[in-house]
Amino acid sequence: QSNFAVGSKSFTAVAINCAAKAGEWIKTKLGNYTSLSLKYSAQDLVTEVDKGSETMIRNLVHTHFPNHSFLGEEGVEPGPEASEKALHRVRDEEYLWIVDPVDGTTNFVHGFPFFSVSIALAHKGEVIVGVVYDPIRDELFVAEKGKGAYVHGRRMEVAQEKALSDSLVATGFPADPHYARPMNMKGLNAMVPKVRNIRSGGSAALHMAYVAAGRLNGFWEIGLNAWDLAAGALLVKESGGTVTDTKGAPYDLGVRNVVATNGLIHDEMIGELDKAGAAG
Ligand code: 2AM
Ligand code: CA
Ligand code: CA
Ligand code: CA
Repeated sequence: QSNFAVGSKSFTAVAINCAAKAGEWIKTKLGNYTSLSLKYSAQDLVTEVDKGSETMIRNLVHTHFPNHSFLGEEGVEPGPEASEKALHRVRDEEYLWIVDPVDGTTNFVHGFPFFSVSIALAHKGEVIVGVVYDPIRDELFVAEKGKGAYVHGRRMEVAQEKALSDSLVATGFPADPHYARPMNMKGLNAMVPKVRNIRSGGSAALHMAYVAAGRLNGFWEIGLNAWDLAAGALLVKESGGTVTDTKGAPYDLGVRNVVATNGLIHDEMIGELDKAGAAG
């Protein structure tokens, strides 16, 4: 599958351009967004910056690839099953852009400098390009299927620790207060005694990028959506890591409960979550 459309920029170049443009704009809005509203619950936030970033990315994608389909978080009705419904609608599309315009909106709103733009391109359901951009640190994580993953133009490799006891791992707490959060609490209880330490930065996409970069040994989270994970999953795989659901099935766009690791601690991590009844 060629990564080039005739007479046009490469898919990857467009994804990078979108992420960079949106990310730079988001950064200028830090601390001065004007409209904050609740989506599904008091934990589920959206600002005009989420919507503006998504519009900017969608317009730029469609300028280059008018026939491609587009799935963005803010284009979907809020609620726990949003991603599944949306994916069902676009399952037959040949090229599908899957975009989280601001991953880490809660951080953005509170001025906690850890959020990202996540852009993936799937071809017939398989992710072929993944870009995660952190505008605060100006870090651009890029993966192309079969060609590796890069940060600052340098090839990324996952970390080499072989045991949970030597591992720094991350998790997160999505908005759904009734199911995902209690389930993740169980996982946290199980994991804290087993690992070197735990982090919870608040951007699933950036956590996945950090697993790819070897800064984290693993990451798990219950109740995510395709736009949180699609780009990060390719980053991890192309850096030599492993991405599955919490039961060990290989990553696909429908996965909502994710385990992403350096591969070496993968089975141990899944085993602990399973033992604790925390696999979702
Ligand atoms: P967001 O900032 O794009 O909403 C934090 O644990 C992670 O959960 C973030 O990546 C956050 O993405 C995501 N998240 C927040 N609310 C969510 C929801 N209602 N459903 C799924 N994921 C959510
Ligand atoms: Ca959100
Ligand atoms: Ca998100
Ligand atoms: Ca988002």
